[in-house]
Order: sequence, then C-alpha cells, then structure tokens
Amino acid sequence: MARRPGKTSDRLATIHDQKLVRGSGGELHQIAEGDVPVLTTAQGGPVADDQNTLKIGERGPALIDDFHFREKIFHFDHERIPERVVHARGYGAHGFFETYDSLAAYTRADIFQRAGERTPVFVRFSTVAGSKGSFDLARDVRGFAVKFYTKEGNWDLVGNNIPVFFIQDAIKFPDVIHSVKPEPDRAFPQAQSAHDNFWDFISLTPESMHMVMWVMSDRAIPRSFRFMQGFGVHTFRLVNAKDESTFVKFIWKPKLGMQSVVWNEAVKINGADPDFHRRDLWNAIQSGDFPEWELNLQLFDQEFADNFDFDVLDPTKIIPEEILPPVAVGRLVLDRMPDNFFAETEQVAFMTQNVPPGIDFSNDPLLQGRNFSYLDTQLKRLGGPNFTHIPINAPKCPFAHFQQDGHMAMRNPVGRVNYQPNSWNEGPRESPQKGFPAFADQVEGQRARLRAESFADHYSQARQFFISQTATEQRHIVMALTFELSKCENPVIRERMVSHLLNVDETLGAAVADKLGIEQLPEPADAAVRPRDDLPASPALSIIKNGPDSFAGRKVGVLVSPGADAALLKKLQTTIEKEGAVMEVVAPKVGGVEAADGSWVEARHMIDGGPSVLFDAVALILTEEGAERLTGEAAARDFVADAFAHCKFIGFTSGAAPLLQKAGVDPEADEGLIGLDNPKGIASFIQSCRRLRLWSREMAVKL
Ligand code: HDE
Repeated sequence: MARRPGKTSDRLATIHDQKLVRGSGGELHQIAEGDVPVLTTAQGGPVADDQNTLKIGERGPALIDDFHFREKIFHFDHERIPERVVHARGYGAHGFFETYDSLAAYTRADIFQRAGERTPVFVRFSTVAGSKGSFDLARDVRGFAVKFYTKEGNWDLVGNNIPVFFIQDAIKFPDVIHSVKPEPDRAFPQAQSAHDNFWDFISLTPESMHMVMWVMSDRAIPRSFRFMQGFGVHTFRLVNAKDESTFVKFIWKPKLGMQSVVWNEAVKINGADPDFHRRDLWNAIQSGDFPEWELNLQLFDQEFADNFDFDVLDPTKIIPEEILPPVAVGRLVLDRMPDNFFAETEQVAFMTQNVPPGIDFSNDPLLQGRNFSYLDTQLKRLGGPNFTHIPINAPKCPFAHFQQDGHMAMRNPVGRVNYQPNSWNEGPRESPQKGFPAFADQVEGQRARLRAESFADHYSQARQFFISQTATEQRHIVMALTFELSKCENPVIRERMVSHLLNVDETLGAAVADKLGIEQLPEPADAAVRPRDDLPASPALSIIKNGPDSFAGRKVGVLVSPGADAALLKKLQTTIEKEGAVMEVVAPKVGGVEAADGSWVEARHMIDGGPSVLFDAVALILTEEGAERLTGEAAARDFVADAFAHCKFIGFTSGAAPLLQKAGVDPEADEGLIGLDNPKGIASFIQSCRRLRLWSREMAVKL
C-alpha cells in the first residue's frame, strides 16, 4: 500500500525534530547533528521536501510554481549527451607513465627527457562498433587511447589493439563505419560485424584484407584489457632539439602477456556478464593489482623507410618486429579508477592532434584526416568549444591563451587585454624557442585525389599475418570467417570474400569455402599487385607463441559442495594467490556451503551466476554426494563441459567423478585434467595453469 504522509509541514517537523533523514527506500534513519548536508537545488537553495510535488490539497493538481520539481525534471531530461559515433562503449582509468631513459637524442618532448620522470595519464579502452550499452566481448577492435598530461600540454596517443586499419584514406571512414553499424532500415545487428553490409563493403575494399585477418583472429576477443597490446598505428615523427626527425611507431605491450578467449566462450560471457572487461579492470585496480604496459618504439630513418618493402605511410601495413625490433622506453601503470564515470570516462575528449613539441605527424592520409575529425566530433558530443575546461580534458601544466566566452565558459582572460600584440604589456606571447614548431618537411606536388602506387599491395602482409599464427590460431581465423560470412544472406558477398581469401592464402580460402558449402572455388580476386609469398612468418604476431608462462592476473573458479574439504580449499587458495592470481568460490546455493570440518565456505557466486566462462581455469572440490546432486543441474554440467570445451585446466577431487561423467568429460581424457587429492595435485594444477589453455585438446572437442 502506498505511504500516505500527513500534512507536509507536520511530517517535516517530525523529521527535523528527531534528526531523521530519509533513505532511498523512503525509510527514516536517525542521524547525528551535522552528519548529512542539506539537499539543495542547483541554485543552492535548501530543499524542504524531495518526496512530493507541490499540489493543491493531497490529490492535486500539481502547481507550476514548484521550482524544485521543475529544475529536477529539467535536469534529468537533459542527462544524456550523444554517445561517441565510434568507440561509444568504453572504460577508463587513471595512472602514470614513467620514462625509463632520456630520449633527448630523438625528441625534445619534455616527457622523454629525464629517466624516472612520471607523467599523469588517463586511459580509455573501448569497442568500436557497439553502442554505449552493448556487451564487452563483441568481436571487434579495441580502442586504447592514452592522454598524457605532460608539462608541455596534453599528448593524446589515440591507438587501437590492432596495428593496422581497414582503410588507407580518411575519406572512407564514414563508409566503413556505416557498414559495420546496425543496418539503417532494421537497426540491427548490434555490435556485430557478422552481417551483409559489413562484408559487402569489405569484399569491395581489398585494402581492408590485412585488417580483416587481425579482426577475425583472437586479437578481437581479448580476455581482458589488461592482456592486450596497443598500437599508435600510424608512423609518427620524433623531432629533437636540433630539428632532426626520426620516424616512430608506438606499441604498448602488457606486462601480464597477451591472452584471448575463444569465440564460443565470448558469446557465453556476453550473456553471463556483459560488463566482463569493465569488471575485470575495476576489480584489478580496486584490489591493488595495477595493470602495466611498456611503451615500445620502433624508430627508423628515411633510408629505412625508402628500403622497406611497403610504404611506411600506409596504415594497412606493419613493420615486423623481427625487421625493426621495438625498444621499451617507459611503463604505463593504471592505479586509480575515476570517481565518476560520466565526468571522466564519458567526457574525456581524445584528439590525435594533441601533440607536444618534439612529437609530430607523418603524411599518413588516415592520420591527417583524423587530425580534423577528433576536434570536430567533440563539439557535437560535448556541446561547445569549451570542453577543455572540463577537468579531465584540461592540461595539468600552466596554460594561457585569449580564447574566451562560448557555452559553459569556466575561465576567461583576466584584465583588459584579450588580444596580442598589445601595447599594455599584458597577457601571454608566443615563444619560438618553447613552442610547437611543426616539422619543416619539404613537400611538393600537384593537387589531386590520388592513391599512391606504393599503397597497392593489399594481400602480402595479410598472408604474412596468417602464416605467423599457430595452427590453433589459424583454425580460429577460419572459424571466425565462416561464422561471420554464414550470417550474410547474399551468397555473392560470401563468394567475393572467398576470392580475396584465396589471394591471402589458398588453404585459408579453400577451408572457408568448404565450410560455407561453396563447391566450386571462385577465381582469386583481381589484384593490382601480385600478392607476395616470400614474406617470412613473424612470430611476434602470434598470441600463443608469446604466452606469458605465468598465471598471474588470472582467475580460478572453484565449484564446491557441502561437505567439501576446507583444508584442501585453503591450500588451493594460498597457492593461487602466491601465483598472483585470484580464486572465486562457486556454490550450489547463494552464500556458500558448510565444509566437512563444520567451517563455513563463503561463495562469491551461485552456480547459475558463476559459469566457468568467467574463469581462466576451474577446480571442482566436491564430495561424491555433492557431485551426484549437481548432476541434476544444467548449470553445473555446463560449468564442467564448457571448461573442458574451452580447453581450460580442470583440477578435481575424486568426489567430482559423477559430475565429470554426466558432463561428458573423461577424467583421464588429457593432461589438462588434474587430480587434486594427491599431495602434488595442487602444485601440478597451478603449474599447468601457467600455460593458460590446453590447445591440443581443441581438435578433440571440435569447438
Ligand atoms: Fe578514431 N575516432 N577515427 N581511430 N578513434 C574517434 O573521436 C576517426 C582510427 C580511436 O576513447 C572519434 O572522440 C577517423 C584509427 C579511438 O574517446 C572520431 C578515422 C584509430 C577512439 C574518430 C579514425 C582510431 C576513436 C569518435 C579514420 C587507431 C576512442 C569519438 C581516418 C589508431 C577515443 C571521438 C576515446 C574515436 C575518427 C580511425 C582510434 C569520430 C575519421 C586508425 C581509440 O573523431
């Protein structure tokens, strides 16, 4: 029954006299004097009643002079701002960048002058295609945008977790994004590239083939933001105090190593925990397990650029690490979550054109287009030209300029003068010594809309990527392409894609064609330049070949039953934590279970809410009776069957046998099933977990 307060004045008197305050559910709490600030309007006026609009009598009508109600609803009505047109779903964190050694020989940028220098940063990770409320484990590129608050202004390194891009010229960006976003008539699919429009555009855009290999690989379904690389993509320039320029590519490498999930797992994670990546970053940082990346530079000069197989201005190409080894120059540590998501993560405005003196652009046509787009988009999204006044976007170094007024101006020039030169000797002046000079590149040529001949090879590096993968990773690429193309209704699009894949690698093209039921292989697509097959494999491109050999930062899910062995569980937990990993208990019921020794085992999840896809490895600490009982629960059977199918390591007590059997898992099936009862069980389980997955199982389970 609805609460029927008495006369407002009576009720408030009661609240004030008794020092009571209403909780969110309307309940009253007693408070000590001075504990709770008085609720006010946005104008600062104290509010007497926030539960009832102003009415005539008890039953209305409502009155328009209720300014508190009007202000509150007005503000609520305008809470939303446009989401980012791409990279709408993201998650950010604060941290710092620490320079290892002076890079003065290469750049005059202040951030790179002193060993040990710490610069505050804000980082935002994102998916590209999905809207703000979409799920984290979409197959997609991940944004990796870093804002460095340097002493010479903000430097934004707005990168992705993939080092190449779909297109070579910024003028095609609206097309590629339109094609991947929900189709305009039906407004689906959300956060998916598996539909006709995307593959139609891609199959008509051969320059995207290298990027397609990456997006169809496991790189596009990372296990966590903490386990992925980041890339500046374009070639940039470093410029030193003598105005000498060195080309540079920026690469972030995670200290915890790279790791991805498998597609079947990704699909299930999206249902079980759509915020999987957010939660992972939040939990890691809140528990003091701060993620770290090293900034690596690939440095090269004009001579290298002239002799390299491909054009260094072409953003669909990489420079293999084996040819140009990256050098670690600093580390990035994320150690603090924002106080408020909207104020910081949502309002942060990254812009590629934010560079300090000593870091400069190249003529990569994608980068040049981006340098226009990022400023432009902030005006729409943040509503005016003063978005740099928002604390997350404001520089942390002193700054002075004559920009003034406009919507939401928080700071305006002080004094009489708002221009220069002036004869009042007031205000800031430009400084040729300290200011950003723009590298004095010599350019000449005819005005024209041209694509460089040196950008014409679209297949050779796609092939190099494919042959650099392990057999497991290649299989994942085949399966991803098959899945995505199977969602295309138009068979012409599928065949056209296969004709490109045949140029990338014949076995790849044939395997995808076979799975798509295409009996007659199409002719390979016409290629402007004959695809090369002499580029050697680059092992650095494989995730699996570069495993961390550590289980640190990962998570074990332990399914327990009443009567579980508490001592064994404790030992398992100690071993897992010593490894730098985390253990979470999953129980048949909310709360936990009583162990054999009568102690209470607290559970983080109930079985329906804690499927094994949320963990990197699982353990079953069950009594036979408990396991028997769990055989009747689909969630428990899936817990085991999925962990097995996703090639995870499974530790188990002998009591778990009935559940393993019911889930179709033979405890002797392979080395990934590890008995925990014997004295060395736990040690060998953890040792195995360092391999992250038992990929050799995959052929047996045929995911
Ligand atoms: Fe972006 N991109 N982009 N992009 N991009 C945006 O800027 C754009 C590209 C990237 O967490 C937008 O503030 C063009 C490559 C990230 O806030 C927009 C082109 C790379 C983020 C925009 C590209 C990126 C964005 C939308 C082709 C990797 C999220 C909202 C020329 C190197 C930043 C915004 C954040 C966001 C334009 C291609 C990375 C519209 C025109 C290549 C990580 O300005």
